[in-house]
Amino acid sequence: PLTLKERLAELIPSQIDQVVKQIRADHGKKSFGPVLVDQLYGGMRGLPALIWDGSVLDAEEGIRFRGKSIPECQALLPKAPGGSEPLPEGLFWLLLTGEVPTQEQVRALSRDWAARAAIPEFVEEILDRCPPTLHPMSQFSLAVTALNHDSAFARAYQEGISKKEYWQPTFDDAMDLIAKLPNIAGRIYRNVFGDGKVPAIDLEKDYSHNLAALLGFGDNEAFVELLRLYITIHSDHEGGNVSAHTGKLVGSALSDPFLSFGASLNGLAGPLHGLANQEVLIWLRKMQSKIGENASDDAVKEYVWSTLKAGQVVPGYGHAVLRKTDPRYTAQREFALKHLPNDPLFKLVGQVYDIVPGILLEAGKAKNPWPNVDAHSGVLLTHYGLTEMQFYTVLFGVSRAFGVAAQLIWDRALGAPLERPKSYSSDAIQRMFKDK
Ligand code: FCX
Repeated sequence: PLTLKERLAELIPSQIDQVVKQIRADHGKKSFGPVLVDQLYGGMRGLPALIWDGSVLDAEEGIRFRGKSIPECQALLPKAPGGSEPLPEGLFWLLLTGEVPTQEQVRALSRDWAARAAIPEFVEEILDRCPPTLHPMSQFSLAVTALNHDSAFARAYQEGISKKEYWQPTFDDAMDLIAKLPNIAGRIYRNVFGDGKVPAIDLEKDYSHNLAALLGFGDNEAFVELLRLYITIHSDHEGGNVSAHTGKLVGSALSDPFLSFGASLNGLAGPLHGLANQEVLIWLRKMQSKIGENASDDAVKEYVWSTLKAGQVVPGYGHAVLRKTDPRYTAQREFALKHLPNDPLFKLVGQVYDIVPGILLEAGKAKNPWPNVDAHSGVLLTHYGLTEMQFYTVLFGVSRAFGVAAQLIWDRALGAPLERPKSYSSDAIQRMFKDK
């Protein structure tokens, strides 16, 4: 069977000639509709501005990866022997090619990633020197950025590689990037929360198993299954979110995949984006310490209102695009119903789900009162003993590499140009519309 790189090499010419060139020839001068001044001030919501092939987000239905919903991916993508969650290896193949790989192709990817997993000694040293008080996301971003030292793309560019070939070293870097993340994440976790000793990668095991083992949870098959689901659903959420767009933007300057994804991580580390992963559990724990476990609905309602009245957001609720319950939330809820139905914190998450949307609607500001992916992830991780909340967003980051890397490869294959939208001053806008 073909390797992923061989299959991509087959797909790229037809995507360029029959899809992109054709679309531009047929529709290149057609308008998507007006741009409103409000969109310039309003974080560009709804502004059509980017091409992103791996996934598309529908406001009502949520994410689809190459046209496939999360339940469809769970049904169709290859699983580990005895497992029931999709292997992220298969998801990466799907994101890149639009095709569901065979079991054999997925095994080959697991082996390839395990073989590329080692990180340079100087990157280990950078991590070992970080004070444990430096947030795990800052450590993560430092280490990923430093991997640029061995970038195949950066080297090839210096050697004068032709534009047509850009995608090839980008592919190699993307594979290295994904492969090395478990060793980086594992080292950060062990340095900050453990004894600093990181076990070796097992060349015969899948990616999620190795990541779990590096974190110290390799013997817990349910946790490994959780990671397979977790990485799959956190991998990609179309192109406009902060981490995805940042990676694409930085990549458009022909910064290599390590520099590009390092930038993504810095965006993911913000509380309105991936840091909500940790914020939700901190908020739930604070609630428990204030109103006790098994609190009444009224006590929970009062706590939610007190959060809003203090001028804070309810973490894990709302979304810039979604207008319904996030299917990534639902997938995690189903996992919890199957594996940990009686966990007290899961019950609180369910209680919060019954209460928060009504309150956000009554408060009348949030356009989407429903939970997003982050409302549910922490309770699952904590159930299996991964209780260190400051680490959660690192796992989001490991996952997000899959989506960003896939698009970086396609961007270089399609010759995506430097991004450079036009900005305006308020003064210019006032002058522009003076007499209109
Ligand atoms: N709690 C309280 N207020 C909220 C809210 C929430 N969960 N969600 C939105 N609002 C408020 C906004 O703060 C804004 O207030 P303002 O008018 O005073 O500035 C108003 O409602 C309108 O915002 P809205 O258009 O609905 O939302 P945005 O597109 O601006 O922002 C996020 C979307 C996700 C940033 C927002 O809903 C939020 O802050 N949620 C909580 C943090 C969170 O869970 N982030 C993770 C999102 C995601 F899934 C991820 O990236 O991981």
